[in-house]
Amino acid sequence: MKLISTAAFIFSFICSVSTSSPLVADIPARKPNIIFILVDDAGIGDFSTYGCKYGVTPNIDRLAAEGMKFTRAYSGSAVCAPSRCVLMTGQHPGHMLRRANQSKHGLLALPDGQLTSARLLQDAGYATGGFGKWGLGNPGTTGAAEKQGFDVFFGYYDQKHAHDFYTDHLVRNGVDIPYPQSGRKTWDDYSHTQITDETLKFIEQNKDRPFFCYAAWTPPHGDYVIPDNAPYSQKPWSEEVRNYAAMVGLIDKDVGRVLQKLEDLGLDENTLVIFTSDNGANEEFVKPLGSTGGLRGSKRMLYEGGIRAPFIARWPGRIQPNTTSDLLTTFVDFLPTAADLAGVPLPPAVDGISMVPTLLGKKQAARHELLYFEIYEPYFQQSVRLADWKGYRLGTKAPLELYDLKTDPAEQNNLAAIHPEIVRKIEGIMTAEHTPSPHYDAPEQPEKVTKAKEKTPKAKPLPELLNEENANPTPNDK
Ligand SMILES: [Ca+2]
Repeated sequence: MKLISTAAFIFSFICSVSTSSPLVADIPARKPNIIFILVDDAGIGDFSTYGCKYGVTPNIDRLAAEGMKFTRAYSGSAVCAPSRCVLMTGQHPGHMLRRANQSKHGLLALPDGQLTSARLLQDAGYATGGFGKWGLGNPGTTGAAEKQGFDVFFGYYDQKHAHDFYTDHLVRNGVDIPYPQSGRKTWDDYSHTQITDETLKFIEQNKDRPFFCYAAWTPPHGDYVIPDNAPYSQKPWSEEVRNYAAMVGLIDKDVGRVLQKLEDLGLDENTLVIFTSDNGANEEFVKPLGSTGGLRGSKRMLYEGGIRAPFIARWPGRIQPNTTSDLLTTFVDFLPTAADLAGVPLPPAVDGISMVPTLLGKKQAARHELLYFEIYEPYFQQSVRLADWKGYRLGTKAPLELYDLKTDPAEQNNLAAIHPEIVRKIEGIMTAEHTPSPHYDAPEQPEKVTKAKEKTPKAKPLPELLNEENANPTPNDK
């Protein structure tokens, strides 16, 4: 993959990608700690601050009450590895290496010399630790986490391994660590227990220097198992659904433990905490729990339900509490934001923008005019968000579906026939942003026209997702 492509240049031109210098005057003398909590496969409808219908997540509510909640945030992609690749490289899915979990050439590991968010922060003097699921290179490959900017990575390197919460081993910096099992499937046997403990230990060990803590926690994905599925044990759902709901509750509890640790260590005001999810909820949880918030589609799809993400940022004393932002953002923005926070120049060949002005309540000059996605599983899809327009297609020469997300957030009314000029514009964007990859074939027409392309029932989006323009934006965020 070319790091600087024509498409990258066009994208940067169209998107007014930030070239401004870091907001040094706005950043405290000591570089702020960054805790990025990335949960796996949780939908925006799983969290009470976004209108969850089946339970409450009080600690994540607290993050929003003490920080800024984003209403138009997107993950990196609609499945795990590509989403994490966007987060780490700052490149969008039409430019980066890992555009599906698998490829024609098997698992693709990040190459030597890849710029990652972790490497950037490590080079800027941060202690860097990752805990949970990596997925961008197995031990021994160039993509292993400890070769991509992490001082320490503990958990799962391989995504399939990450399904196993009662595993007999986890991995630390590429080395297998036995994980003792009592056989009773207790909390001590449950891998997330130790992964959270290691997350907290890393924060404590590095309290006196800037640190980047990447809490890539695996619940509520993987095998849907948990030692105790209270308070949902009596709900009239399948056991998997009860367990999934309880796994969301576990995440919430552990977010609370992180906040308590920061308070105990006196780090609140020097730590940015970001909470988000790597892709939309699995289709299995859409109907019983409303996990995609009533948006169309689910995990693996580039309709909103597959990519719209919860995204909350808390930084006491810096981010105004209880604020909402409708800034269009995806994981592509994390690397430039990290550069800004660390006071280092924005590297070239990055597709994102720094969100720091928005976080600090200042004028956000650099904005995305569009967001681009492509994915190759379960079939090829492209989507573009252009202001309130959403374009979607299943082949590079397939008919474009066009939706107005302002009036139709559930993507029900295809307006392509009455807005041909918008269709042509979005088709041009898709052509420009899609850089061919040797590892994936992008078909001209839909690959599996005989197969139902979507099983997700259509529902009414949650009120929180309907009234974006009525949200409570920060003063300079319009
Ligand atoms: Ca995932």
